[in-house]
Amino acid sequence: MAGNITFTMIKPDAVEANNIGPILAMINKAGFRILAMKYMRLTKTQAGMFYEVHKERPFYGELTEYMSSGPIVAAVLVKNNAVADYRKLIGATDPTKADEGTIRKLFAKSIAANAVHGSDSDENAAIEANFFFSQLERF
Ligand code: IDP
Ligand code: MG
Repeated sequence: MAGNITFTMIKPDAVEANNIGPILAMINKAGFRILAMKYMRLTKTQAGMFYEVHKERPFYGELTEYMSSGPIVAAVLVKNNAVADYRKLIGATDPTKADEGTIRKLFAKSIAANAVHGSDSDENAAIEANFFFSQLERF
């Protein structure tokens, strides 16, 4: 059914700070079920492919360098209205502008090292989930 999955990454800053557990707890508490999950490290080339839409932005080099600087957790999450509800749970891109109680407000270090990724549309959620996971890895 359209609209019920989103894709997330727990980014290198949050992994480094031992915040995988607290972030997954917030995700579950907010009503998301984990459909697929893996702990891995992206190469700079893979990070560049994932963030291809941003390749003309001035921060693209910094972003791909950062996203390949350490391990991440990638996951597909299930919930009604998953994309919008997850964007609400994570908060604004810039943690200084994120609402109180959001994942980025609580855990992000900066606008680049902002703790988590969340898909911005149903179409991109499907593309991003397919980039990381086969059908055999979804439960
Ligand atoms: P989003 O993750 O909230 O959807 P996007 O605009 O899609 O934000 O940007 C993708 C990622 O690029 C952000 O999560 C952040 O890590 C990084 N980023 C966005 N804007 C900046 C910036 O101005 N400087 C450095 N990094 C940025
Ligand atoms: Mg985005």
